Amino acid sequence: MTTTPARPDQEERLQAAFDATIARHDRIEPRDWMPDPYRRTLVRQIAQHAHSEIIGMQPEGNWIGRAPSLRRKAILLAKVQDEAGHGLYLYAACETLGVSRAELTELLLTGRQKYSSIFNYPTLSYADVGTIGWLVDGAAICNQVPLCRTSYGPYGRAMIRICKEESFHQRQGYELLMTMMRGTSEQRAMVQESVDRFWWPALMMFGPPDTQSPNSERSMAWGIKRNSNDELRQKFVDMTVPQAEALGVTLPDPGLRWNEERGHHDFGEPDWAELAAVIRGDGPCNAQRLAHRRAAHEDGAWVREAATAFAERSAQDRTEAAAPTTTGEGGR
Ligand code: BYC
Repeated sequence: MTTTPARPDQEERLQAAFDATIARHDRIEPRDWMPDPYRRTLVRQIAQHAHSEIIGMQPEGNWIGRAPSLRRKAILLAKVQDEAGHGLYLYAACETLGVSRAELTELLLTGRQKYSSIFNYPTLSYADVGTIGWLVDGAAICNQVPLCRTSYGPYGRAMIRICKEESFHQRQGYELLMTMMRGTSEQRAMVQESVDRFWWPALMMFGPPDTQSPNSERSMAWGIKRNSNDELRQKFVDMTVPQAEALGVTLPDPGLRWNEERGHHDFGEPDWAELAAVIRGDGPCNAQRLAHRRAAHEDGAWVREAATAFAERSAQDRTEAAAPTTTGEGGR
């Protein structure tokens, strides 16, 4: 967004008002002045989040046509549709910062903006639908509940609604896994195999360790992020261990154990080189996910053109209806 530059004395006043709002834990709203780096960080994070929701439809969407029952299909359809909705709320929140959805889409499709690493892993069995709900949406909840209190108003309000829906997603995943664990030994093995594949990538969703997270400190000072990557990762592990026990699955980490002194679970180190590779574009499904998204975008061109033509025509009709008539009779 191009804003009229403030004079230096004005800028100081505006910066002081911004700092005071952040210090009070109040919200910054779109009409408020904000420093450019704050705006850029928000665009980066919210866009990446929106793209994740949209790309995140693909791994599960893969199973809609092969759901094992009508009930499972209806649940999965509803969930994948919710993800599209989350993407839209987030693109709309990002648009309040002066970038258009078309620009953001272009940045995603040309690889200049990122999306979550987790969606670059394949979904190889129906158990993965349950595991994504339980672990991936579980991690998303841990990460996103604090974002309901983020300092930028439109982002925080979008997150409130998203978190309510994520909670349903997490429960449906856990319920699916619980059903499979009560089934045959083959079904139990499918669940364990799926958890083995998704555990470490789920821990990586929280980002690099705090010592290697270039954005965390500033984002936390601005109240964009309320917790560090490592704090949220720890919270997720502590929340998930008892759930795994209730489910009867083993989490694939020999270093996982309760630490009485810390009051938290100790756990092993994720493979940070793997996270870096996936973020760089070298994960198992990066190329496939982007190719699919590009094709869907091109296939949808006629819908965008039709919607634009309809909006223009409606605006023209409204202008004509509002214009005074030349006969002086008024009205139509
Ligand atoms: N994947 O300084 P850092 C969902 C990047 S949607 C890819 O710690 P920051 C769901 C990071 O962007 C899940 N990239 O960054 C949807 C940065 O790169 P740049 C998405 C990652 O921003 C459908 C660099 O690494 N959730 O759950 O302070 C179905 C250094 O990192 C990742 C959100 O987007 C990663 N995992 O913290 C089911 C939540 N981690 O941009 C489920 C909102 C780091 O400087 N986002 N990077 O080049 C956040 O909370 C934060 O952006 C992050 C990263 C914690 C992810």
